[in-house]
Amino acid sequence: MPINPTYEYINAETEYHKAQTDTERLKSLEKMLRTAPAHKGSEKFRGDIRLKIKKLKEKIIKDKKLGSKKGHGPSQGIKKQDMQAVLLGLTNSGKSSILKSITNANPKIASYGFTTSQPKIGTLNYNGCNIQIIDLPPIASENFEQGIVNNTDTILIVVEKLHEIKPILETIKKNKTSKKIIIFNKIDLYDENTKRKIKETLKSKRHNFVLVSTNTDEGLKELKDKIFDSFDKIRIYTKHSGKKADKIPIILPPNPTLKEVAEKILHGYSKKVKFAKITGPSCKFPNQKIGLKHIVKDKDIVEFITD
Ligand SMILES: Nc1nc2c(ncn2[C@@H]2O[C@H](COP(=O)(O)OP(=O)(O)O)[C@@H](O)[C@H]2O)c(=O)[nH]1
Ligand SMILES: [Mg+2]
Repeated sequence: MPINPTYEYINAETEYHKAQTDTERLKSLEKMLRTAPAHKGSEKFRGDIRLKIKKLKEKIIKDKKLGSKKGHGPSQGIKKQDMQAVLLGLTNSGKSSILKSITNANPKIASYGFTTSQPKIGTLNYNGCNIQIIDLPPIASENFEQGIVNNTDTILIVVEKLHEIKPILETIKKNKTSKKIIIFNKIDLYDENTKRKIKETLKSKRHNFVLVSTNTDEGLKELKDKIFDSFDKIRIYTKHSGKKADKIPIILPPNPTLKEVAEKILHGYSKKVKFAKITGPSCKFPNQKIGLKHIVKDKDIVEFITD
C-alpha cells in the first residue's frame, strides 16, 4: 500500500483482492492506478500497478484466444467425427439417460427440467467403431443449437409419448439430409398390449423407430444397431505385414476404391502404395493381391504394400 492512501484507493485495492475473474481484477487495478497518490515517493508503486495491468491484459487476450480454440461456447469445440448422432427431444424424455446407457459419458440425470445446459458428448463404441453422440440442451432452452442438428448424420428423436413426435419433426423439417430414428423411451412403463399398439402406430407412419428403456436396457442393442446402420458407412480394418489386423476400423462411405482407402489412411504417402493384400468379403481368397482400382467392402482387412 502507498504512503497516505486515499479512501478510494483502499476501496479499489479491497475490490482487487475480492475479484473473482481477471476482468474484475483488471477493473480494480485500473481504479487503483487512478486513485493511488501521485507524488514522487509513490512512483515505483504506480509503476508496479502499471506492470500488473499490462500482464493481466496480455493474459486476458491469451485466454480468449485459447478459449475460442477449445470452444467454451455451447456449440464450438464439437469436432464432428466420421459418425455423429444428435439426441433431440423434450426435457425429461430421457436423452441424458440414453447417452449414459449407450456411451462412455456420465451426464447428470434429474427428474426436473433443463438439466442439460451445455452439449454433452459421448462415444458409442460399436464393434470398434467410435460413434459420436451429442446430447443437446432441450429444444425449449436458449442454448439449443440448431447448427449441430442441421449438420449431423443422424437425429435421434427421443419421446415418451407418441404426440411428441410431430412437433419435433416440425422443428427439423428443413433438414433433408440427416437420417432420423425415433426412440420411444420408458417402454418399461407400458404393458405388452400398449407396446404393440405403439409399434403399430409408428410402423404405419413409416418411421424408423425403436422402443427402449434405459431402466431395463430393453431395446438398447437394437438402438445401437440402428444408429450404426443409419450412417451407411463401411468398416475397413488395416493390417501390417505379419501382424494382426487393427481393432479400430477406418470408416468410409460405401464402395470406396483401395486408392481412396489408402488416401484416407496414408494421406500424402498414398502415392507410394502400389497394391494391397486383402482378406474379406470383397475378394476371392485370403491375402489376395489386388490393385488400387479394386472396390472394397464392409469388414475387409487391407494390408497396403509399398514399392
Ligand atoms: N421409467 C423410466 N424412466 C426413465 C427412463 N429413462 C429415463 N427415465 C427418467 O426420466 C427422467 C428424465 O431423464 P433424463 O435422462 O434426465 O431426461 P432428459 O431431460 O431428456 O435428459 C429421469 O427421472 C429418469 O430417471 C426409462 O427408460 N424408464
Ligand atoms: Mg438431459
